Amino acid sequence: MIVKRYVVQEMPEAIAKIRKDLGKNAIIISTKKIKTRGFLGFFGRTAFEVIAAAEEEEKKANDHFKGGQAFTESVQEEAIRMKKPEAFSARGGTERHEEGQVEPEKERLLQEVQQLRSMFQSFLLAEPSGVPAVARRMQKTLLANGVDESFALRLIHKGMQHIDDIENMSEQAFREVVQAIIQNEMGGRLAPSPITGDSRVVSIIGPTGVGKTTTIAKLAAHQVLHERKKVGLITSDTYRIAAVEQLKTYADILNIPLEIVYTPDDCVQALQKFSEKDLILMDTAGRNYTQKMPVAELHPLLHAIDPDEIYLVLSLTSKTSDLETIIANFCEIKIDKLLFTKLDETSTYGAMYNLVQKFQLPASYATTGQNVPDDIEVLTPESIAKLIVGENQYV
Ligand SMILES: Nc1nc2c(ncn2[C@@H]2O[C@H](COP(=O)(O)OP(=O)(O)O)[C@@H](O)[C@H]2O)c(=O)[nH]1
Ligand SMILES: [Mg+2]
Repeated sequence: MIVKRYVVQEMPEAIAKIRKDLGKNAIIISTKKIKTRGFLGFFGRTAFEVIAAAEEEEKKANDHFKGGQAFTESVQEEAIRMKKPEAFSARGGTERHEEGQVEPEKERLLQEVQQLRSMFQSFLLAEPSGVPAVARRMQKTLLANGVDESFALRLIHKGMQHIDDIENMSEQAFREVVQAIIQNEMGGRLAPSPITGDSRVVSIIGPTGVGKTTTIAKLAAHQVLHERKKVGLITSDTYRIAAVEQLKTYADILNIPLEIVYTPDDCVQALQKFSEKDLILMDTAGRNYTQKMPVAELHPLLHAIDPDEIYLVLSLTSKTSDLETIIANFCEIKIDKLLFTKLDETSTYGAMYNLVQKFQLPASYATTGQNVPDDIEVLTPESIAKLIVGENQYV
């Protein structure tokens, strides 16, 4: 990390010098108005003191914007990879370390990320005069929408780097730039996807009351009515009598069978009964998955069902920190996709972006109300990006 101090008469002069010395990815840490002393203390003038910093790597890659950006991103990504449970990193990854035993190299990277983060913060928050108003407003929107501070800063930073003339850019135009960046990040490997044609057995898991059963009813209705599939339902939610009745009601309306399972053996038998079905949706009991124990209790049943896909249902009305704890607790279970519910009951959607990025798990559907079967939609990179930048709302 190189840190330099500049004293200049005008800010543009500083920017030009910083770019030349430290490269395009240099960061302004602070700007301060100072008085310079003139001849014998007279004729003092107002000037600016600018402190800027850059990674050494970036300096070497001076003027190679892409190289510099890739470096910053690789550090970020490394940090994210470190935070997420190993089971998610590469299904069956072998790298294991005892809790709290972080490798020195990783520790160094983590520290650097934290440094960069606080530098961005001072850049964007403490010295607003150095940041174009459109970028500041976008940052506020992202934070108000629940996007993690570090992710918001990264998005703004990326957005500003994609633009030559940000001073003359409209708020709407900058929002579209950030939207496009999010859309891109939420695409590819992380692109949301619905139940695919080759998935035959799908298990739905998640905390209490998030809308698992209602969502299964919506999904089943769609598959029966639109996809013309032969659907069977299984539920292991025998915890509450009402839960079985709730799903049975939907099964009756759709005229599809429901099997209730208590043990792994029941699961095997249910699957045999449904051998003719195109799609089997399995409901499970909601438990307090902020604790590890209830997660472990799911194991035997899921093992017996051996689903093609597991969807973890999360309500956007929950606190992001709790959602993170829940996903982390599921590290022993191979979750395939996240499914977000109750978008109609919140005006902050940032958690969708945070969780997909942090845990590198794609989203799938979003549910937007209690009506069965209508209040559900398949998410897309575009629909998520629009929600995140405040272009779209459900409430
Ligand atoms: N507002 C809103 N309510 C929902 C949504 N999905 C489910 N619910 C309601 O949340 C409550 C719990 O749903 P349920 O399917 O029983 O949750 P489960 O315990 O996870 O199976 C019910 O009152 C549902 O009508 C949604 O997308 N929006
Ligand atoms: Mg239920």
